[in-house]
Amino acid sequence: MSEAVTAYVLLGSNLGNRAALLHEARSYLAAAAGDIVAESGIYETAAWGREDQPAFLNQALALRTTLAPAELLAACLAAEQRAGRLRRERWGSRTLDVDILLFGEEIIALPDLTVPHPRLAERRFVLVPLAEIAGTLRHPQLGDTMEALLARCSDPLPVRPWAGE
Ligand code: GSY
Repeated sequence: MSEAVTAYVLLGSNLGNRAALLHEARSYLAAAAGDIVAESGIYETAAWGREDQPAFLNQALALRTTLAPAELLAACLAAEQRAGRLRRERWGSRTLDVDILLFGEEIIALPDLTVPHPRLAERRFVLVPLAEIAGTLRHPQLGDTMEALLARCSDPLPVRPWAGE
């Protein structure tokens, strides 16, 4: 077993009962991956990449985990599969997406996992929830805090606190 690390993940859903899918993902990750030590509010966010699709709900979690990065990735993929996600169509609608954003201060380049998430600094739907729970955390490659990255982010797509259905 490895030493405990704080990893940050982003949950996203824009198909089905989005809030219930996020809830199930939190429960699964708490059982399979580690303690959830912080969670952001839930945000309703315009779809990035292909804008002709329903809005997402997004939420960031901090997980205290002893899993290795590849094991955490496997737990994230299992959470997606439990939510009925079969294909990973680029930019398409999905019942559940679980992305690893940060894994402690580690820089990871595996064939199927790049951490820090390569597009983290370009997307308000990532930075708004992440800055809520880790505003002063520094990006291990860019050196800026999440708050500073958010202040500089030019993504125009709306990100709003979710008020419920
Ligand atoms: O990259 C995660 C899946 N995804 C999202 C998302 O989670 N939120 C928003 N707003 N747009 C997205 N486009 C994709 S793909």
